[in-house]
Amino acid sequence: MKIAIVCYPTFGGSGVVATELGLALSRRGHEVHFVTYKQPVRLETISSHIRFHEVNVPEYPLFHYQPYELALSSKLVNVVKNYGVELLHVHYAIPHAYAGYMAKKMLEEEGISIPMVTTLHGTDITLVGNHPFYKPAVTFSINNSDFVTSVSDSLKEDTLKFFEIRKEIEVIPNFIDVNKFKKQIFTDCQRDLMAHDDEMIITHVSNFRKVKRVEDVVKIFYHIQKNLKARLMMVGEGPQREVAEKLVRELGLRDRVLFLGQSNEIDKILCFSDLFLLPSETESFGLAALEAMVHSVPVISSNTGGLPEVNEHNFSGFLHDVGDVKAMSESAISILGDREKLTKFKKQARIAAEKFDINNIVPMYEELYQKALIKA
Ligand code: GMT
Repeated sequence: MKIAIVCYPTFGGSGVVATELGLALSRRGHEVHFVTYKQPVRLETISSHIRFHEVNVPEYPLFHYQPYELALSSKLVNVVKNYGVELLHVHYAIPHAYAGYMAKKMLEEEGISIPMVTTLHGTDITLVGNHPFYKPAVTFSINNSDFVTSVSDSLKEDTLKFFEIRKEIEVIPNFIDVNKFKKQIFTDCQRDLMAHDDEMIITHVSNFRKVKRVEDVVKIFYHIQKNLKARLMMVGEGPQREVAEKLVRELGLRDRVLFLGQSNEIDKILCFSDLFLLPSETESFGLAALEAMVHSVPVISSNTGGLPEVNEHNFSGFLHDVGDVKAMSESAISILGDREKLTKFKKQARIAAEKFDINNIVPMYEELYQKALIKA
């Protein structure tokens, strides 16, 4: 099959999922064309089955805002015609579903019928898409996609609650390549570079937006380190980083907290981590939690959105109400303070992650593509 994937190329979860999906599809023999404004961070292009098409939006003095959707839909039209692409799969509704629909209509004028699958990822529904400025366009483009998927049951429910949707939404969860992270591949985590033997390593990875509640991460860590020797790794970049840094200074934690910035070495960091913190305000799935779990790192998270579908309470970690720093700290200390319990939770985290193995999930997309092609 020849598939065009439209996504954000940045470190965000939807871009990572789209890239990993495209790579997996290419390994299964499909030809995958990535269409976006920059090469996706995790994309390896040295493959005869992968192509990358950059969307350029030339500057013009009249444009206060660059017309990205226009350039993207034109690029899609050209890619479909030049390479015989059979299906569009757009990740994140804004503005990709809208641009994809325009491309589809332009191609129709030329007698080319191409199905479009839209995958909803989270903030395109819960935070951004729901804003009155975008809502009519988002509703329209979801309803006019040929097939719609969401990454969790919770996101499906939110979509049906916030928008007037006439389309079936199929839940296809995020996934992870379980075999890639077998323990023997990561035999030497170089843990000693980051902490002493008697110190626990606690990690948070995000894009440091408000929704991630990074101040709660610091506060939870504050309680943990009062009870046991520990270090906190803060991984990622974003607008709340300075807020977190200030709190670290005010709480006198500077020597115990490392801000590692945006990293290409997440797997190495997770390899030496003992506990992962994800106290988000909302999280449609929580790919970051799944990535931790596959490395046998238990997760303390909020009990919100799709997180309960990923992190199993009292098995792979613990879930508490958003903002309940006290309960999250107590659960963290209960795991970290008991070696036997920690070992048990580490094993269980890995078991919970295995359900989301790439080999179980990618065929669900392939099946959907087959249905879409028959319909077209
Ligand atoms: O919030 C992020 O970290 C980025 C955002 C995105 O769309 O790039 O992530 C959303 O999609 C991920 C992949 O499907 C999900 O795992 C995240 O839970 C979701 N983020 C939120 O819902 C806040």
